[in-house]
Amino acid sequence: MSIKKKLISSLLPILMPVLLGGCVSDAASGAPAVLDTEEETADLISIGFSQLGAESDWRSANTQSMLESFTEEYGYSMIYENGQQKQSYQITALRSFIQQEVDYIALAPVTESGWDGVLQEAKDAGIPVILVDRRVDSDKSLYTCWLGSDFELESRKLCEWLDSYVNAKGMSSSDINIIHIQGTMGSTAQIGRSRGLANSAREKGWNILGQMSGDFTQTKGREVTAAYLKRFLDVNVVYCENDNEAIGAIEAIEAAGKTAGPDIDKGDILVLSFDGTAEGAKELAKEGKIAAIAECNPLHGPKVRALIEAIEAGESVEKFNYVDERIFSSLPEVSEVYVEGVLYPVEDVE
Ligand code: GYE
Repeated sequence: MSIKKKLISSLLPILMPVLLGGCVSDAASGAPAVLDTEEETADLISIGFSQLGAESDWRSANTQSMLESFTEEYGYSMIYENGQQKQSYQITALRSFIQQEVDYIALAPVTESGWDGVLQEAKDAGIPVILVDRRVDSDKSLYTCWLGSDFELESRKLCEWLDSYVNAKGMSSSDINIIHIQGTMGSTAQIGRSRGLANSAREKGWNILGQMSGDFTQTKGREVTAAYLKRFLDVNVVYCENDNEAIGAIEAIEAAGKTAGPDIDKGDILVLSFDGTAEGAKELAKEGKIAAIAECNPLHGPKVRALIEAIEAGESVEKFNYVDERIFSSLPEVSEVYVEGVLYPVEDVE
């Protein structure tokens, strides 16, 4: 039995009710005519997708994009596993994909370290691994390619926006007191967004009062912000590493009787965010409660499919593939930011 047929056969008990819906019985034996369907589905390319979790709106959009892009219509069968933010679950998922002899593995890794062993197993089995969103710190020979965002660039754009905004408000850098709500520690998004802020704060002379992980969730974003607001009375900026943390931070600011808003010269607390995916965050940005958002594009599915199509066609693909991203704000003070000689217009929140 071929690799793909083996996989399809293992899926047959699940697919059976669906297949039988439009199926007639084999006249001679009375058995359902599954074999024809098996032959047809045997041509599908099988992908095991290990998603890291469901912690944020960005993640849900990313999962949906992947599931929609690897359907039978496009010639694929996808096995999807949610790792629930636990690397051990993701490693188990990868091992089960290897055992099922899938054609490709797509891995969105929760953190960067600890993947060498299982990636070596995939390599030994001859299964190409495509990293999606976050990276791993393993040797580059252990995966085929990566597709995702430049997280430090996102951060630098947002920090340049803050610098220009502070100047436009006639304030001095030393007046800026930031609390920094980090993402999942050790994830590529956290590492890049934290590094960007640390470097900019040093260059510009901003004060970082405290930094702690909010794990990219609304609940932790709220809890961490609430704790910091009790400890520091002079906070005027909350730098959140994603939309959900920013929504939680604003809840904490308002619960503490303070105002999230753009007028930091008049006592507002200015909230910054990444993603621009959560509808709630976009609404808050339209109201100015989130002052600016560095976009992080979650729609990876079609791009990963294009990479696989290129590999299938025997073409070589780039090792690192970046998606284009913008910066959003509804405030009029800053219309563009420059980073490394590139101009990014500040766009209205969509
Ligand atoms: O920004 C955040 C999510 O890795 C880019 O993970 C991703 C980040 C995204 O939970 O919302």
